[in-house]
Amino acid sequence: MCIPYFKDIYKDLNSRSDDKTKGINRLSILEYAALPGMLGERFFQVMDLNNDGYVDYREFLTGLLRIYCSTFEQRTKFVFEIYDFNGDGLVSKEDISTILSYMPVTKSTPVLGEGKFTQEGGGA
Ligand SMILES: [Ca+2]
Ligand SMILES: [Ca+2]
Repeated sequence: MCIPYFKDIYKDLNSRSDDKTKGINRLSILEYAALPGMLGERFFQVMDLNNDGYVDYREFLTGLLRIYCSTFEQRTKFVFEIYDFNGDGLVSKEDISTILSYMPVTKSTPVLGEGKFTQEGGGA
């Protein structure tokens, strides 16, 4: 299904890596993901399963399959891992504020006050 397409993306990104035998380097992943601030960094860390600073073919495929060819639940888990900054299995207030504190402030994303959920609270 989507694997041949992922293979092409991998080849392209890997060709820019400073160590092609290890895989795609951090910078190329950040450019590819184009996520704001800390989210790009977290995306890389979640993709780099063995934490060697590179995303090899297996890691890349695993990551993309989790995003594009997975159930809603698997996708949710992926996003959860990105937000679980300290990897303790919980997304705490600290995790969120750490990520938000590294968000670049742009004029295109105005914050128009709190949403319904935070105003009324999320229950127990
Ligand atoms: Ca790796
Ligand atoms: Ca956490």
